[in-house]
Amino acid sequence: MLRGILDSYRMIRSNYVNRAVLTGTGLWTPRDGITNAELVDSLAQAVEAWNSENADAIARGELEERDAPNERFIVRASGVQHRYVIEKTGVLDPKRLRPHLPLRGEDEDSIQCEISLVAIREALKEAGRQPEDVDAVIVACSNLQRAYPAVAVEIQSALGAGGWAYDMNVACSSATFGLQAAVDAVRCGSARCVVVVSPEITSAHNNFELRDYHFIFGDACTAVIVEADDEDSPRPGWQVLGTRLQTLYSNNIRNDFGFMNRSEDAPRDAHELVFRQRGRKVFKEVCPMVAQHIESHLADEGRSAQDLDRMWLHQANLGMNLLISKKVLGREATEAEAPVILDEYANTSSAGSVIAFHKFKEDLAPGALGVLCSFGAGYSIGSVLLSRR
Ligand code: CO8
Repeated sequence: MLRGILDSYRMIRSNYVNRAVLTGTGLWTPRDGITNAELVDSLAQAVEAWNSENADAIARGELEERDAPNERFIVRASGVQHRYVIEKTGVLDPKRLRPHLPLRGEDEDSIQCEISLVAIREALKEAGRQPEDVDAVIVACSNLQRAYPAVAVEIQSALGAGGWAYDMNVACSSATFGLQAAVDAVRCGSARCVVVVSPEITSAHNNFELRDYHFIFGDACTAVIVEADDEDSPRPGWQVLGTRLQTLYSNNIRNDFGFMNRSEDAPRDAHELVFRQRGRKVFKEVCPMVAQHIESHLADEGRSAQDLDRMWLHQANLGMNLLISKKVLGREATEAEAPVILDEYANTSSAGSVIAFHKFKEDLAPGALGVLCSFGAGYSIGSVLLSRR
């Protein structure tokens, strides 16, 4: 009975609402790569120097001695072996531990605009579209390099696209939240060809000074084209069967950097103005939420885990992905079922699940079912169910 009602609802929805199709993806990967060995060597030097500079305060008990990082711990705890960053010498300089990013003038493309254009052009090529076909640009990422004008509006202009553009941020889940916004726009008719782009320069807001955080992130930019389907000649690509978002407030992943910092009366600890987290708590709390989220999303679309051919999961931690995919499938997933890119890219925040989709989608046959799912600060979880045309 319930199944019958659901089927009728789906039929009515697909007849009267525009269908959304993902028609292309693109990826910008920085030229500079850093191995765990290089990163550990640089932080070990920095920690030694910091402990010796602060020896008196440490002896008085005013400061805590910093611990040295360890390469084996990083691989065992996270699965990360390597990451790409926009600028390597600054990150690896023990006296600096952050990238060198030369200031650009107002008449130059911003960094986020420049890297977005690379990813968008690749995505448009796959979609067989031109920049002028785009009528909406959504920049969806963890950190924006300025308050305004919106980076998305700059990209829209540099690309030569029409329509409208805006920036949005839901941390690691930004891309899936952006995809839902894009899908809603094409379904409702407020746009026909939307770009969702995630320029993640995590190295500019990661904390490379502490061993708990220095290894976690890498830089990348992804782009996805979402189009309204053409009734007469259906667009090739991935039909969106449904999207689902979920948020639940938590302070376990936090960054207090913001425009009010300069007006705050009490001084801030510099480590509060970059990424920080209680990683173990995040791991424990988020894994069951994500598995349940995917299961209920599948069930509400009349599908089950047995129908799934692929899970393009957020790429933060290998252990998390193994646990989530096992909970969903009821058995261990093969590498083909839940592809991993975090070993090479580390956590690229919202770009991670889209990189997995970009690199591991071509081998699937028409009719294949996949779920693109991201999760992170907020907490936030987003999933997009996709069927290959
Ligand atoms: N080398 C050696 N030892 C280390 C290192 C290191 N590099 N790092 C930590 N340790 C030590 C710790 O200090 C601790 O020592 P002690 O026992 O003496 O206190 C010990 O190892 C164990 O530490 P943990 O309990 O933290 O170790 P875990 O096994 O939990 O692993 C992880 C840590 C890998 C961080 C793991 O908890 C994890 O991945 N959790 C999930 C985190 C997650 O998915 N977070 C999502 C964040 S991303 C997001 O939402 C978006 C943010 C926006 C982007 C920001 C860009 C900058």
